[in-house]
Amino acid sequence: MTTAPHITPAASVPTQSTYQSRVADYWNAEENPVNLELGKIDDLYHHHYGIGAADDSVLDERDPVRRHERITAELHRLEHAQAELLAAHLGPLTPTDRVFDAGCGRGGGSVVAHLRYGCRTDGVTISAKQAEFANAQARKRGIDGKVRYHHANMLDTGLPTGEFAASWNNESTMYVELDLLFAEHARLLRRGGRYVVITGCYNDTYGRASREVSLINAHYICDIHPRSAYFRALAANRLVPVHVEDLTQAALPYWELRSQADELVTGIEETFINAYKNGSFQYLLIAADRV
Ligand code: SAH
Ligand code: GPP
Ligand code: MG
Repeated sequence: MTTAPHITPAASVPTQSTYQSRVADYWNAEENPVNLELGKIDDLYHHHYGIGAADDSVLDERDPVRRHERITAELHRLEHAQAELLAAHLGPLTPTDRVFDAGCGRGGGSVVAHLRYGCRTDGVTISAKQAEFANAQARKRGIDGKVRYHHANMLDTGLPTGEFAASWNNESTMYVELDLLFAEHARLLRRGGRYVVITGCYNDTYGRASREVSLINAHYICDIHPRSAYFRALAANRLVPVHVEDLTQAALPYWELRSQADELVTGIEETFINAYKNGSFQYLLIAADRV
């Protein structure tokens, strides 16, 4: 358990499998410039990808320092747009509402939701380092009274039943069994509460997981689910889809820009581009009501 001393722990991390320990090791050690340099721009640290049209003119910039800055800012703008799209589907919410950010990373998504709605947020990550980092950021912004992060397992959060008006997973469902995850969301959400997920999933019409999907799994130590698994597990856990959006086309410009972002590339860029283009992989948003 590693949370700031003034913060009530959500739960210890007792149910951690060997796999989950390896996932925690990855996130405790992760310091990719593509995440830290983007986050530094406005102290919104995201661990998800971007959506929307990219301004490719940043690539024509002649001055190398300025070029790097402009590419970094453009990638961050696209990642921020993704976070805002997700947040827009959580509402309407009021400042007294509580929301739950499952697999919260360095905390950017909870800050975005709080700034938009004034709501109280609880973020949960399996990485002690990330929870500490995110709590330090909230203190720095002076919003730590309302935005809190916990080192805990999102399948067993210890957070109070029926207290939450909204909850979400932003690119964090591929680390867990969906039935266990959605059971925890259904427990935390009040009736009529809203659940939102943005995720990469493999496309059932392609068949099984493609080579690219398998490479993405190996790169991040995750296990991408098929699209069908989401709808089956949501239905089994009192979560009824109200909106489904295929963001695959909207996700491509980010990856195409990122693949040319010299110092920021991690090596997975071409794999994402190929996976999206060959139809084996989809970037999906689902919003669902807790009934
Ligand atoms: N949602 C964040 C981070 C996504 S990265 C964002 O959009 O920026 C994936 C996150 O899932 C990491 O923070 C990782 O620690 C978290 N995660 C993976 N398995 C988890 C588990 N079982 N419980 C809690 N968090 C988990
Ligand atoms: C994003 O994090 C990646 C994941 C959470 C796992 C896989 C997601 C899929 C949609 C399959 P990141 O921002 O840390 O990744 P990167 O370092 O590549 O930017
Ligand atoms: Mg990233």
